[in-house]
Amino acid sequence: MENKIASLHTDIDSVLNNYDFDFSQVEVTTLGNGHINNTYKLATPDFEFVLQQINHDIFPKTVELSCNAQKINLHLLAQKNRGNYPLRVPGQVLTKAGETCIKIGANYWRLMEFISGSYTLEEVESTEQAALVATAFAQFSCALSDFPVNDIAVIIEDFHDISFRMSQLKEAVDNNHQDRLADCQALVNFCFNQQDFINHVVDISKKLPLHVTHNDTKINNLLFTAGDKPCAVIDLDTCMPGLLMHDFGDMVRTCCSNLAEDDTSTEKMVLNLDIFTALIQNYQNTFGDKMTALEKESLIVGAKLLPFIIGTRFLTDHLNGDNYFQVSRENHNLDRAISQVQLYSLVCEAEPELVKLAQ
Ligand code: GN1
Ligand code: MG
Repeated sequence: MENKIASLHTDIDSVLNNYDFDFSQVEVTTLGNGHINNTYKLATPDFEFVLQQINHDIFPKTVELSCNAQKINLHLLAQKNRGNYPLRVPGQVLTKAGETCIKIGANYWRLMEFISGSYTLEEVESTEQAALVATAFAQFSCALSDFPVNDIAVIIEDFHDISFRMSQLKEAVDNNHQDRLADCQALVNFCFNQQDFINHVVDISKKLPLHVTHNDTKINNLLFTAGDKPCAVIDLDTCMPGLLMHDFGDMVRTCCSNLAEDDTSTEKMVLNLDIFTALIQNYQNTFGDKMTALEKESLIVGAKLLPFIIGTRFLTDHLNGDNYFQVSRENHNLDRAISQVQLYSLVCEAEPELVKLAQ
């Protein structure tokens, strides 16, 4: 463990040598709850930064990833200067050579601005807060609505493609490398029995316009400042061409359940319909006529899809031996899968009510 920490500090020192700041007195602490990249806060007597080690196995297009973020940040800043974007835009800090990221050994790193006094939240505590969350993510997408979608690189192919995710689950089940199938066969069967829903998703997806979407709009990818007011959208790693229903669905996934993503007391899970109402109404209102009628209708599909698709991804990773999402206990991915599939079931049950609340 000590060796690991020492080598991490050596790596961080090598990374920081590439930036034009005085890091002689830097304090490094871990930041956030991401499942993939490692993120640190750096504090010197004069500056605060975020340093991120990008997981190159999962993000092989690392340079494209940080170039995408750079293009998006510049566009958001231009929109902000025109009075069209009220949130802050935490920038990526360029290396001395003018690059958006730096490779040290086998790893890629990038340095970003830290918004002083900002913090993340893991759960929504009130409908007012949910309204602010939906408004912030909608402002982000609206400000990018005139961004040419094809100027953004596809960072992970088929990221929210349900057919692709089901084929990955099928492969994991067929291989059963870790011999874990018997313990989750019922859950696997449940997922494969959702074919009608999957067909509907495939069908509607073909008819929806592409936007630059965030693709990971969970609550903890917003920064808040005093009074729990959102001040910035963060974690632009998965910004790619996508559908608005994906972004809306991930907000529902992380705001409307009373339980955390990996909570094992699933029998106690309930959907908070007041929070759902605040999310959908503020998301739609912020878009106004920038959202089509079919896109509005698709938001409920997204609310079912995101818990389902992320549930199947956790289940696939459990069967494959936890190679993708970081885990911190035995069956962590299975617990996450059970919870997300339960959430999917609750959203399906509540659908007639949700449709009314969206009006
Ligand atoms: C991963 O690492 P993090 O927490 O930002 C995942 C998302 C999932 C999320 C589940 C690239 O995001 O798709 O929704 O975990 N990111 C990637 O909490 O797969
Ligand atoms: Mg992310």
